[in-house]
Amino acid sequence: PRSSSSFYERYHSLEDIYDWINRTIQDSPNTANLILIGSSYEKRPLYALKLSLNNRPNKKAMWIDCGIHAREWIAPAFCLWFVRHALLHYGKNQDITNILDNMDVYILPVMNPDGYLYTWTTDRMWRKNRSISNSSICVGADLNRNFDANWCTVGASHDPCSEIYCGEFPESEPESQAVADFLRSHKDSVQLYFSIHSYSQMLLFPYSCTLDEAENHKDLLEMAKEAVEKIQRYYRNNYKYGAGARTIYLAPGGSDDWAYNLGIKYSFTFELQDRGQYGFLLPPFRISKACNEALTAVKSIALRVIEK
Ligand code: ING
Ligand code: ZN
Repeated sequence: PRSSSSFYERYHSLEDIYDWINRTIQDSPNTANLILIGSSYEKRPLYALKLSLNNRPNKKAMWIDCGIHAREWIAPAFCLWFVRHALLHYGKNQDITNILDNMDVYILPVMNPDGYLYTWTTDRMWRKNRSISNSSICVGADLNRNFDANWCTVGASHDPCSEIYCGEFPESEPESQAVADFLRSHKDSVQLYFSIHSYSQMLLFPYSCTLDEAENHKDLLEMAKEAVEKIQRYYRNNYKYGAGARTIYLAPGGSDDWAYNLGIKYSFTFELQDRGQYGFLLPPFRISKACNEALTAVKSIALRVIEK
């Protein structure tokens, strides 16, 4: 049954995730609201959940998107895990209570539903979305190269057959445009942005699109360091942290850099487990620890942002 914890320790089909979203908002009508932020290239709905535990005025907000890349199955699993934790432990766990008392949380469990479905039916290692190009037989753009942050410079490709194809123009893809539109219209409240990926165990922040340092680099570094130290202390697992371009690779057009430039000064990309043993094929028995590690870090950073 959905209420048992084992549901969250398995991977779920797109259809099951849509059912879970429906069920969740029905079961928690006062705290979880459904927001349709747009639709995918193949016209599937892009549903976000808004967790709002009270009606305090001028509340801050946090955004979390999962599953921008289709094959990174642990990412949608984390979004579900986070929602379950919030709804189950609000009023019991001090940290999540403090966070939800001071912040609304927007969660997009599957940013790339067409790609996610494709990894279940046809090609488990698919990364991009499923948009059709008018210049090539190759399908899909890399949504994390499609944002307007040094778009399609070194670290992305104009070739539709590339895994890091940047798309025809910034926000050419309906999935990235929907997220960008939502954040543009909520930028006064959203102060913290997370994009959840796998794998490699890294907590990254701007910039990835240039080797330049972000204006609040020290602040971001400090928050990431504390979060990673908590993972080490509670779960005995190591994560690297730092500016994306210097920690993983130069990658223009990413969502976290774009959100940062929009004015969301606390912006992170989280690469969850593992470090390559299973890679994208992280087995279900690892979901619990992987998600708890990320949860610890997300809560640590959110609490810091609330203090600001
Ligand atoms: N990693 C990210 C990628 O899109 C990244 C790394 C982070 C790029 C932030 C841009 C901005 O390549 C994975 N695993 O997808
Ligand atoms: Zn990714």
